[in-house]
Parts: sequence; C-alpha cells; structure tokens
Amino acid sequence: MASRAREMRIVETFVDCNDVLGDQVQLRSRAAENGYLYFPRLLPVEDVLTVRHEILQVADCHGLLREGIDIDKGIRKEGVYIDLEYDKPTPPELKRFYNDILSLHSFNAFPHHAIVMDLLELLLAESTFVHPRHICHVLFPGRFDHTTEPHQDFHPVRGTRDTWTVWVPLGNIESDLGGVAIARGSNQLGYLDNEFVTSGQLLDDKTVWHWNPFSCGDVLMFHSLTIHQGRDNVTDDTIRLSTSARYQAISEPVDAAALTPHWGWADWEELYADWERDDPLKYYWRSLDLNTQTYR
Ligand SMILES: O=C(O)CCC(=O)C(=O)O
Repeated sequence: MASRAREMRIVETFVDCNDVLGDQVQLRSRAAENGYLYFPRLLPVEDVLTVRHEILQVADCHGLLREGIDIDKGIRKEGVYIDLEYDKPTPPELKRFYNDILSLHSFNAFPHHAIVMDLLELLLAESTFVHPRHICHVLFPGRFDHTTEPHQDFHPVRGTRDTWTVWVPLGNIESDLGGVAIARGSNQLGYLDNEFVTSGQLLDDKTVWHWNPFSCGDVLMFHSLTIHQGRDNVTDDTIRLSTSARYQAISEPVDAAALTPHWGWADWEELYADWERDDPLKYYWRSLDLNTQTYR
C-alpha cells in the first residue's frame, strides 16, 4: 500500500520552544519563522493518558484490541483495522466507533486544558475560541494510504487564517509510529492551491521537514497556512492516537462548519446523550459572541 505522505529527504528536529514559553514576542517570532511551535512535555502526562485510556476503552468495546494485553498499550487485534474505505460507503462500524470517541466528556474537555488556553491567549493576545470540532486521529499499523497527506489546515477549516492547530500525541510516539512533520517555514508561502499541496507538487527534495519522535505530554502547534503531513505507522501492531483542535481569536471569522462535530456522522444532541443535562461544556460556543460565516 503506497503512502499518501511525501517522502522527506531533509529532516531536522523540531525547535524546542519551552525556553520562550511566557514570552509573546519570542513566541510570535518563532511562529512566523518556522510556522509552528513545539513544546516538549508541556502537558502533565496523566492528563494525556486519561484521554488515551478512555479512547482505548472505546476501541476495546468495539473489538479492535488484542485480548489479554493491557489496553493502554494500544495493540490492535491481529489483522484488524477500521478506517475510511475510499470510493466506498463509510463502514457503519467506523461511524459507531468514532462517534463513541466524540461522545467522551474527557475528549471534549481536553482542548480546553488551561495550559494550552493560556499559551494561545498569549500568542493571539485576545480572548481565544477553541473550535468544538475536535478531531481524534486513529492510525492503524500498515494503513499507509491513510497517512495524512501534506496539506494546509486553512483549506478545510476556513474562517480566519490566523487559526492555530494544536496537535497532541496521545502517548509516546516512537519513530516507527510516525507522528506529524512540518514543512519548516511553509506558512510564509501564503494560501496555496490545495491540489498542488496534497499531490506534493509544491514540495521538493529541498523542503526542510521538522520532525522527531514525540513523548507523552508534548504539544505541537502550527499555523493554518503551515504545510504538514502525517508519517507512516510502520509498527506491526500498534495503533497511533493523537488529537487536534483549532484555536483563534474570538473576534475573527469562524466557519459555521467548525461548530459541528467532525465528520458529521452524529449531531451534538446524539453525542451529548449520556452527559449531565446542564453540563457547561455542552454547546459552550452558543453563549459567545462569534463572528460566524458560511463558506460553502
Ligand atoms: O495526526 C495525524 O496523522 C494528522 C494530523 C493533521 O494533519 C492535522 O491535525 O491537521
């Protein structure tokens, strides 16, 4: 199975930004230069592992994990995978599995982590809005045609260009699990034709990619114009889990689609079915004065 990711000839490690964590000027300067900010071990490991555990419990309930092994290891049942079938109807079992993840309270609360919100507020210097469309990335081993191809998030996300994606590995991601790589400085190229980005035509062998294995607690955030791609999961049997959420200044335009659940296989009412009736996380964006636009 061919990978959808572009081959990376030049790979350098991410620039560690923990040294400028509270410094708005330096954060903005690194962000403008590289298109991303990387903070190793920023989040408490236990906060990340709680979300990981609950997602793996869902995977276990759906019969995806190998029996007799600690579920937290994320080992798939032999030969089993669940993902989109291109050019075919979406398997109903994938919809049920993914909607069960999107229903988790911990999963929905995670992007609001105070450490991440404080960081974004400093960077954006405004009240920050986190899109409720939180995404869980589940990559099964050997499913190389499901490795995320190079793209700019502005293409699917729209709204303001000054939107940041916060990508968090749910657990350690060693080299063979892959993770996400950044085309360094690609944010400076502006908004590009998506077809040329995904096909790799705009990238060449001189593109400098930043990537390294991730540890649990790491946070990688990148601008909406920054080209990034997944790396293949070449393990024999381990599922790669990560999350991504998008942040912007509350006064900037936001696409109405960003207020809906990812993939649209369920609506919020269905996803909230087992939550407390008056949970403040439910529909939290409805009480905010958003600049909502419809782009399609
Ligand atoms: O986790 C991945 O494999 C890809 C993540 C990604 O492309 C994104 O968050 O925009």
